[in-house]
Amino acid sequence: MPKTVVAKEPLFNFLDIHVSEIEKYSSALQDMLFNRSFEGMIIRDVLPRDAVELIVSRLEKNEGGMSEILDSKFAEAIKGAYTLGENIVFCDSGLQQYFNYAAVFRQKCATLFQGTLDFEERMEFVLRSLSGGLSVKVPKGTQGETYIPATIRKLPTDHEFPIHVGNDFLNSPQSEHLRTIVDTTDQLSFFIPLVLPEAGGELVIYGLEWDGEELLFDDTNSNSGYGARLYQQSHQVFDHQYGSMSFKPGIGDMVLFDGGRFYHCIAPTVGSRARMTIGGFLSFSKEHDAIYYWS
Ligand SMILES: O=C(O)CCC(=O)C(=O)O
Ligand SMILES: [Fe+2]
Repeated sequence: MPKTVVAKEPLFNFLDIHVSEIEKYSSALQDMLFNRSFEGMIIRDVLPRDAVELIVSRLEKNEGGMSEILDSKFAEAIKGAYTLGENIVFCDSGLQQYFNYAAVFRQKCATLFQGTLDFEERMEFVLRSLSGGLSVKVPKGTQGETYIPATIRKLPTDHEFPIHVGNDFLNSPQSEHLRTIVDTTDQLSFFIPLVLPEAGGELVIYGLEWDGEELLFDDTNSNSGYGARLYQQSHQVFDHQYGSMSFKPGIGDMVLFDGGRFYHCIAPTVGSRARMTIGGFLSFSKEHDAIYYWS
């Protein structure tokens, strides 16, 4: 039996497994997205420690020139955080720069991981294992452009990802083409910590589902620039009203969770070390014969 993170009446069921046991969870993606038998999982050691150390040192030295595709629109939206590669949630609806950055990212990401393991191959292995052997793809645009498989996200000291929800994206102009190829019932979020701050930076998930209509806080108080609420402002109220659970995956562990349906945030980081993750989203294809992942 899988261990659950909190044994006593947890708000959410999260599996906590090691990557070496992944073959035992061959319907995990179906179970989270459609059967809703659990809400998330932590898969330990998806990226080995020494691989992460090498990748982080390369990023710090800007070896391979990832900074060429640093996206500051995201930085503005969430006050100081930034991504390498454009996150589709924040790009313009024409997707032109998004596709340009995506192609560069895939190349540079291969270089970044060189000598360790290939990031995309690792993603394919994990998602194929968790879906009973389906093929795993990064979507392609109508002209054959590539989507981005993941973005690298950096949260400096005292920064957060405000409270937000994922499925809202599936109604936005940027997702027009994705909507034609993925099952829009739900998307999962995934991320892997590469650097953790001294404290803070936990994933906090609230017991509140998006109702599929108005975003809860599309108002002038939202204060974060993209229809979300800042942690300091709203955590207590949300926790009190809906309950919450926090998760702190280690370096190299992958978190996969139902961030499509459930409001969630990354709590403010504390200490001098910036939090860094690599992550994105995933859904089934419309025909349920493949898994698509992107950021
Ligand atoms: O920590 C991250 O990379 C993003 C967390 C998040 O909001 C998500 O994965 O949906
Ligand atoms: Fe999210």
